[in-house]
Amino acid sequence: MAGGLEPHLEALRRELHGPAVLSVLVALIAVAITFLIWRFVQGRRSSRKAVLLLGLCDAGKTLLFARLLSGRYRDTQTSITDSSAVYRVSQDKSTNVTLIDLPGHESLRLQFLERFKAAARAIVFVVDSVAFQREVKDVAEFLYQVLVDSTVLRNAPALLIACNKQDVTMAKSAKLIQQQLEKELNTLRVTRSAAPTSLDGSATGGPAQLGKKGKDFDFSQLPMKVEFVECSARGSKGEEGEADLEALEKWLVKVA
Ligand SMILES: Nc1nc2c(ncn2[C@@H]2O[C@H](COP(=O)(O)OP(=O)(O)OP(=O)(O)O)[C@@H](O)[C@H]2O)c(=O)[nH]1
Ligand SMILES: [Mg+2]
Repeated sequence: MAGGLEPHLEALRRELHGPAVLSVLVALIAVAITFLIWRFVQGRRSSRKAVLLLGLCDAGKTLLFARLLSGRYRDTQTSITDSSAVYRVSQDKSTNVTLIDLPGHESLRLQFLERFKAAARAIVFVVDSVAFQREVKDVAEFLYQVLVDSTVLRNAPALLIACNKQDVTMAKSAKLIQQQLEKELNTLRVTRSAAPTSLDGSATGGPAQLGKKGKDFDFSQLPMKVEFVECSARGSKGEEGEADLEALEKWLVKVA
């Protein structure tokens, strides 16, 4: 019986040593490893449920937060701590995210970013489009700090720049805001990388490089998907009317 099998086994052994089988095996292993990595990355991504509302003081984060959750207008005061709530992206879908409104005050914003950044599935960076011209340097500075953060770079949460307060005639357009921010961030990365080991950067070996070296900065060079929308948390009809957040809500459906 064993003697009868021997020639077959020998043939099989020879087959297994052949280059064709070997390449099939290698391909199968490669597919399995890719699949495992993909599952791991997906798992990590779906465990991050937070959508952070970031931006300078007075940008409109808290009003936006209230409007998204209840639809209603409310008077706000400058935030000194975080507030969070579950947000259902649409009526018919059970998908939800945790919206987190963070304070924009200069002395608080980095410490709150530090606390919540690892949980961020997506970031809404709210800009006051009316005060933009005056605040452009500060806006770019904060955005820069967010974008060179190693956790943010690693997780690459989707980023939406929400150009708020579009109900005001003097509001700058999303296009202009994007161009000006790209210009400012370009300047910032040059001045930052030229600076000798900075106090904040020295511990981690310096902040990461923003965008591509040797090329003018633009948002497409970042590891995350960046979009710009115009919105108005107040709405064109004021406190009694509805907010204008359609583009923002559409984006939330996409990232949830
Ligand atoms: N005209 C207009 N005013 C807005 C809009 N969104 C917010 N505001 C007003 O801007 C002011 C600041 O809004 P908040 O939502 O408190 O701003 P914030 O970004 O939460 O500010 P901090 O909590 O200090 O970081 C309030 O008086 C809002 O009513 C908008 O779309 N249009
Ligand atoms: Mg607030």
